Amino acid sequence: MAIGVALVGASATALPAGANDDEAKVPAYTLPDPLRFADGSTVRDASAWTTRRRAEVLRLFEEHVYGRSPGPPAKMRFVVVESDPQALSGLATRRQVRVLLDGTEGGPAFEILLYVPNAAPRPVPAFLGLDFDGNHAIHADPAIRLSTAWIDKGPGVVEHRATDASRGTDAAAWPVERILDRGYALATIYYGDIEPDRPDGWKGGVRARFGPGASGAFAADDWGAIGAWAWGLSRALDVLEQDPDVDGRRVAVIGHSRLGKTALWAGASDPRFALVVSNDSGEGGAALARRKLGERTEDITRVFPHWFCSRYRDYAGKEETLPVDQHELLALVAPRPLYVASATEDLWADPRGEFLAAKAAEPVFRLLGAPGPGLEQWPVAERPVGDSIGYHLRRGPHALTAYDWELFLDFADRHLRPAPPR
Ligand code: GTR
Repeated sequence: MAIGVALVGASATALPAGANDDEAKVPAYTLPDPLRFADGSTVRDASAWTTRRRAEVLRLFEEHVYGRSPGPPAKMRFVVVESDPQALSGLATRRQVRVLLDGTEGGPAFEILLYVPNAAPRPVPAFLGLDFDGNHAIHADPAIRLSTAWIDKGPGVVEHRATDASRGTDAAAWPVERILDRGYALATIYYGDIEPDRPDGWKGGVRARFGPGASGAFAADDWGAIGAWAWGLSRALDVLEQDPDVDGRRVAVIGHSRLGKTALWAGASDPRFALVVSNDSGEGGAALARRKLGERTEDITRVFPHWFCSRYRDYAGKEETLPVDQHELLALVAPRPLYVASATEDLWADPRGEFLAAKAAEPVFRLLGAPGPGLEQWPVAERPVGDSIGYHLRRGPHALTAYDWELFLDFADRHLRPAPPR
């Protein structure tokens, strides 16, 4: 997976100089209580959370972390640009859908690649996730349209454009046949279609066309790139809701790393997502900022200044002053099922901090009656735990692997099938 900016590939053995990878150096910290209103009073029941506290927490994340995103665009429409009912040797129906965000052919647009399993009874549940290198990189299927968008770098990418040599280069992260065999549709979009991932990327993305900062004068709480990518996921869900083969009420949103942060923000801000999966999402994703282990707000806002709202920079080096921590982002998913996955060598993402955030989100899930046993201690590697909140720690580096997918599919089987009653 091409992830091409500085500080990339940091691992247990090679964290950038000065980064803490030592549990003993984690400072004492107190997490904000998700079940306490801003005025100090206690959230006593599910209705107090659902009608008032949830909105309060969501607003804090908008104002301090990801920024505010606009609603759906008025004139959006979509066109099926390619389809084949016998794709992948008859295993799936493939559709490639161009989403015209302002309704015009020349306007901002992104392309959804959708595979629907032919053997499964329709409408099927689906996984929806952004991809790093273009839809054509997730599988060698020669009919996948080659992206013409800007791509930072990666196998087969020449002068920031994909070539045929880029086809299938991310296939290890996308076990397409396995997902289809298990009865799920898969939909993906190249994240750079929504906004190119670089500090000036907004000029070529949806933030230049929609929302309050369209002139480039972003307020401290206007959306950043993660907000834009998450908004794109919601627009893709708008489209999937209209697809007769997909059950729009059973769409899981999934993402790895920066796109795991994005999946969490999409799932937190758009309650239509039925299940949320974060893989190795780390700082600004599932990991607790206050632990100050691995990547810090200072690192992320310096190297990726465009990802968050600009106010987030105020917390660089001062994570303890954030009015929220990331367990509250996870709590926004409740009572919908949430899966957090970590990897043993991914210290840059603070795997233990990802687990502890999931654990600290549990009181909200419990208050809302989410079923099943909770999380106990940080489990040893490769022993998946939890019910409403699933968690596993994979052995190995920062990556999305077939092993991770297998556990996400097991989790989805428990929560998305059979179809919830209408
Ligand atoms: C790193 C970044 C992480 C993570 C990762 C990725 O460079 O520091 O927060 O998002 O990129 O997206 O692979």
